[in-house]
Amino acid sequence: MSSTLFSKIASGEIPADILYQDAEVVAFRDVSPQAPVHFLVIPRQPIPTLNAVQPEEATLLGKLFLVAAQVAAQEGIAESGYRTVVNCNAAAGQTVFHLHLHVLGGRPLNWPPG
Ligand code: DGP
Repeated sequence: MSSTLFSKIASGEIPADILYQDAEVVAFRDVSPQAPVHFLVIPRQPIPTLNAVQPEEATLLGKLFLVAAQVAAQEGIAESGYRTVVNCNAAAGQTVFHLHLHVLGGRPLNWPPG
């Protein structure tokens, strides 16, 4: 299994502000927050991009969203609202090639995004 920056966060090798973790999924605060609340939800398994997700990983993908909603509630932004984003590849600005769901909230978010 390849070791990505986010695998190292998931294993504890690189420190992060962990908000949730279990055997499959980890959520932690983004080091460069774009909103008052900005955290990432990742699978421990280092899937590089959304393009690489396999049909048998559909449950894992769904779990990323369930954890996103749970941590959003924990962070107090469930009722006011929040945005989930998956950047896929260069044109979307993906910089870390380990699948991650951004969750942003705590301020009004413009649409369409840049
Ligand atoms: P993306 O552009 O979608 O690949 O977003 C990657 C995000 O990862 C970006 O918002 C910053 C965040 N990030 C990068 N390196 C680290 C790190 O070492 N720790 C934490 N907590 N977040 C990181």
